[in-house]
Order: sequence, then structure tokens, then C-alpha cells
Amino acid sequence: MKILVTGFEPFGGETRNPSAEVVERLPDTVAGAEIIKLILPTVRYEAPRKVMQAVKEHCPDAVLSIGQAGGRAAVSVERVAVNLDDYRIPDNAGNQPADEPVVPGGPDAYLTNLPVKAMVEAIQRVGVPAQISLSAGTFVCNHVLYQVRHDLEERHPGVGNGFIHIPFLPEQVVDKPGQPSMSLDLSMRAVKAAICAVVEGNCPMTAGATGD
Ligand code: PCA
Repeated sequence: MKILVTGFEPFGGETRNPSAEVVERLPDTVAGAEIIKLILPTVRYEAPRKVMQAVKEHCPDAVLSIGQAGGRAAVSVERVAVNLDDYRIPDNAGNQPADEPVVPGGPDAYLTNLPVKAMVEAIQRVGVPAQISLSAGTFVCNHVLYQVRHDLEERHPGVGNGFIHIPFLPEQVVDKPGQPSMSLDLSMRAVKAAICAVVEGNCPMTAGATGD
């Protein structure tokens, strides 16, 4: 089994993005699955385009994207992608769409086809706070989750697709009193546990073929 795991470059004035740091530090194999790593620009159209280029090149069984969700205290396994771009701040190329669809004419939403409950339970079992989330926001992360799923349905049906938001790093909140954070070690542990849950075959597209 092969999983493409993506992280994002820093955005919104931050100098770090824990999602990129987690992805860069992942081992090349988790639970027997080969891990392909990719860091995405935090840019509206460019990010999903890069994901789909990597899908074409590597033919993964699943794509798992990781992003930073400042303000959240727990690791959030996203369940829903909505067809809405409504950016609170500009992305790293200055795009700031308001009330626009991700894909004109596309369905209002997609539900992820990764085993979100098993992923949350796996993360909690390794001692890290985790929850299912029903909103990936309306910024670049949601855009990537929606657009990649849309493109996979069209061009690579059966490939799994999901998203995990992780909190700020402690170093990012030293000047943001009251904001929650999570150490890089804990976020790493969470992402590895979630990958294990995907590999363990709770994932519809891997049922009966749970890894190599
Ligand atoms: N988080 C942003 C985009 C990139 C990232 O890491 C988001 O939640 O949309």
C-alpha cells in the first residue's frame, strides 16, 4: 500500500507550519505502507494541482493531507469538504475569493472516504487529544480536500482521500495568550496513528487488501 501525505507551507504571517514539519519528519514506511511526502504551497489552485501531479506520478492508494488549524486544541480528522471558497485572509499568492465555489457546478459537499472514526480512536489510543471535525473551514485546506476529491472521483476513482488539521506549535503561540498548541512530537504521533488506522483496512478502498 502507498499513501501520499501532504503538508502546507507557512501562511498568514507565520514562519512555521507544523503540517510541513510533521510530513518532512515522517518515516518512509508506516505500518508497512510506503509514504510519499509532498509539501504544498498555501495557494488556491496550485496546491490541488500539485497533489494531482503527485497522484499521477506515484499512483497512491490514498491521499492524506495535513494542515494547521490555529485555535484548535485537538487534532481534527475532517469529515466534510464544502464547495465554498471564502477566505478570511489572502493565500500566499494574494488570492482572497469571497463566496465562490471551489468547483462551479460541483456537489455542495463531499464526505471523506477514509475511516474517520477509526482514525480518531487510533490517535486517542496513543494519548493525543483528537476529534472528528465537520468543517475544514473555507480556506485553502478545504479547497484542497474538495478539489482533490473531485479530481480523484473523475480520474482515479477508488483512491482514498482525507484531511487532518493539527494545532499550532507551542513556539507559534508564545505571543498569543490563550491560544492552544501541541508539540511537534504529539502531532507526529497522531498522524502516524491515523495512517496506521487507514492501513489497517477500515478504509473502504482497501477492504480485503490491507497493506503489504
Ligand atoms: N491551514 C490552512 C491552509 C494551510 C494550512 O496549513 C487552512 O486550514 O485552510
